[in-house]
Amino acid sequence: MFDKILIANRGEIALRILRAAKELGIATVAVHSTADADAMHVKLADESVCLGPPAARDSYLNIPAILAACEITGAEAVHPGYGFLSENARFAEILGDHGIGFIGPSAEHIRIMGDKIEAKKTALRLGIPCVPGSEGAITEDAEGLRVAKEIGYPVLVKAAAGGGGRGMKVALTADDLPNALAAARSEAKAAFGDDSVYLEKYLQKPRHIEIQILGDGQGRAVHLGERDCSLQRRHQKVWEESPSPALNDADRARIGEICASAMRDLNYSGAGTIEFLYEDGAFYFIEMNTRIQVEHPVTEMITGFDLVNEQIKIAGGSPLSIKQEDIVFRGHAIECRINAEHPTTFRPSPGKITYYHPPGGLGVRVDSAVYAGYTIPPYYDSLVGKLIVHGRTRTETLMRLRRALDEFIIDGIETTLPLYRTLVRNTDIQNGDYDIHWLEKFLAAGGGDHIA
Ligand code: MV4
Repeated sequence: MFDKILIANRGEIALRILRAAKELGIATVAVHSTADADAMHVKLADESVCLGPPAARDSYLNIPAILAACEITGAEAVHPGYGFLSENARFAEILGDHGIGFIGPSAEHIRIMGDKIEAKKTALRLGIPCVPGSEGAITEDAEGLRVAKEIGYPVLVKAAAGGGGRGMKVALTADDLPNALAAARSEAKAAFGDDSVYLEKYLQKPRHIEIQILGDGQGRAVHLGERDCSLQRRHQKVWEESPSPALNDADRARIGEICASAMRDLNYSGAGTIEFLYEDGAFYFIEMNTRIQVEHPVTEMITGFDLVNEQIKIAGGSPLSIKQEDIVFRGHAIECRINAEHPTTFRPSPGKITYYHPPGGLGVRVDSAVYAGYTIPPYYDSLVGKLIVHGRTRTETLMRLRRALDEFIIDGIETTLPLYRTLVRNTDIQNGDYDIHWLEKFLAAGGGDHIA
């Protein structure tokens, strides 16, 4: 087990990692930009190192500075959190070259899953059901037209280096496909420096359901159930919950075991999330994330396992401490991401928090690193914190979420709290009756207009 780790991140996830490390008796090194000198993770860490100016490229993405911080402090491993360098295979390799551990999967697995074409080929090989589509990249329009004819329109053109919805173009008919291919290629080239694209059957009303897995790189792997992340706006998850209102126990066990078995075959090490679209009772693999995710607390609340604790132990060489039979799903959990944004325009609203009162009580968890007097900097994402609520049933959880949201006070900045106070009272949401397009349709239809 490590004696000291460096946390190469900021905000709520840096605090989350620090808490897990402390409970394992591991010393913590915080790194920060000059804009985050007053951040809570810096205050609570055993040591801290300033990486440089606010811009991410000069601080949280600054690999030489992070390496230097490891050398100065003697940190034996780095936890990357999510975002920033968390899925940067080269970073994992560089750390390894310097004898420093990376608390995450191997660089090889990060690289495979980062290329969406390779990820799909690997998923198919491992027996994970995928969306019908092209075998590999589409290099000629004629090839695209042939594949699209086979799978049937509408089809979706996706960027191999993309993910998270970036660089996707829908083609409703053969006439649309050449332009869709060209547009996707040029966007991918501009955004990722790689214009490789592939084709998939376009699923029109799916849910987004992701499976949490843990592997120890020693042949063991388990699944920890699903999270339904269908409520999204512009590919930003807004509301995540488990269990999914759309799944029954048989579905859950079936897809969970397929994923756990695949991770054993891959000999995957660390936490990972396998993303599916779910439509008409069928699962379709779209991507795999090789990091801890923002919404991981939803899984922790219904299983009782600390996923960051497990990540650190696995990276330290311990065999997986959890057996599949130890994992029992209890109750229901919902997470709301609270952003420093206007609740209907979503315009960023950084600034000073003048008053902060988080909710409490049974089954209420707030993962946040803010406090009264803290100033949300404009340089990074707008996440203020996550409200995660647990109850014995979905109905109880919704009532508790409604109460917790009404109790939550954050003054001095705009936040998305009012949006959640509307969503938790909405009939479709209360019935679990939503797909990946529901939220944007709701907002486009003026559903948010009366939000205070
Ligand atoms: C799709 C799809 C429909 N059909 N693939 C969006 C981001 C990335 N995770 C993949 N995404 C999608 N892939 C096929 N074949 C629809 C989406 C999609 C989406 C997926 C999950 C959650 C929200 C979404 C919003 C728009 C589109």
